[in-house]
Amino acid sequence: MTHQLSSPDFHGEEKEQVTSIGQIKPELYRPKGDQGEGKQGDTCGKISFLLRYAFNTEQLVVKILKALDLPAKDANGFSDPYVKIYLLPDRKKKFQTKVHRKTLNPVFNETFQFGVPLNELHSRKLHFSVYDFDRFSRHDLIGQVVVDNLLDFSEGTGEKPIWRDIVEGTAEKADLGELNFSLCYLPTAGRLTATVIKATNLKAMDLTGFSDPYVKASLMCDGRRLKKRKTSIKKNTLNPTYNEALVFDIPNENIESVSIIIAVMDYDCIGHNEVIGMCRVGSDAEGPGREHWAAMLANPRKPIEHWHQLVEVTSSSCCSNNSSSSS
Ligand SMILES: [Ca+2]
Ligand SMILES: [Ca+2]
Repeated sequence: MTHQLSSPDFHGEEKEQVTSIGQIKPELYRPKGDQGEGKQGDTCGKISFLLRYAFNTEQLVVKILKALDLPAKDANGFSDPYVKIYLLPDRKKKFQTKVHRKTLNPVFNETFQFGVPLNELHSRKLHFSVYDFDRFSRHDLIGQVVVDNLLDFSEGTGEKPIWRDIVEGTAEKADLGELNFSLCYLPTAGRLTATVIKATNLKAMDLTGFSDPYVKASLMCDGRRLKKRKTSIKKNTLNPTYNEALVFDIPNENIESVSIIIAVMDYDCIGHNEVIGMCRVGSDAEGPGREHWAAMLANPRKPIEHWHQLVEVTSSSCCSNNSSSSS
């Protein structure tokens, strides 16, 4: 007996509808030559921002002003740009602007603050990633800007716009986010508790630049979904905290033949809720999903906590091809 996890339920309900529009070559829509401050070979447009350092509060204050001449990533000849902002080397904490629909010259005017002591400023770098928002497929990276020598800017009043060319970036990996949860199994009671702790850096599914995430856990056996449990919905966030327990009754004799698919979903009041990303734990899961499950079984009655990188919903991530037969 194999454990093919290809439940028609799961797929029918939640499969991402990946469209191929939006993959049109951007150079077809490149706006006419640069004016003014742009350099030759500048193919990704440019961005302007204000930068100052508030000495009293030790905050680096960044105001993203606008971008010009962005390349078109969508078939309609436009993009839906937004900007993610990191203060490297810290990639855990990030900000992002709202999404601006159908434009190559978005005006952002959004201010963000990073707490950073003055004596660390020289070793930090501001990192902007400009993305094209897409509801039904991976967001396209338009390009990136890295700003160093932040100490120099700390002297200024922060009133003069700084312009930088956006350089084509190497595509980052899917960047769907990470999920932290613990698993605890009580063999005698036959009860498995998955405690969803928190998620970080989730993909933005809404034009606000945020998502409305909740976590759905599905107990799977032989490709069929037996039970599902959900957390509450956290509105307008990419870094939700839940601390909610999802409990499944799984008799000890069945524990080896089940797995749990854990999907982070975006709630929408209009239209369908969409999968942001998922992971799977079980004896026949891959990599971290298998290790987490094994650690849970090896430590009965003890919650075992683990971070999981979220992956896209694909048939290969839902189905295990070579599951060893346990019966
Ligand atoms: Ca788009
Ligand atoms: Ca939403």
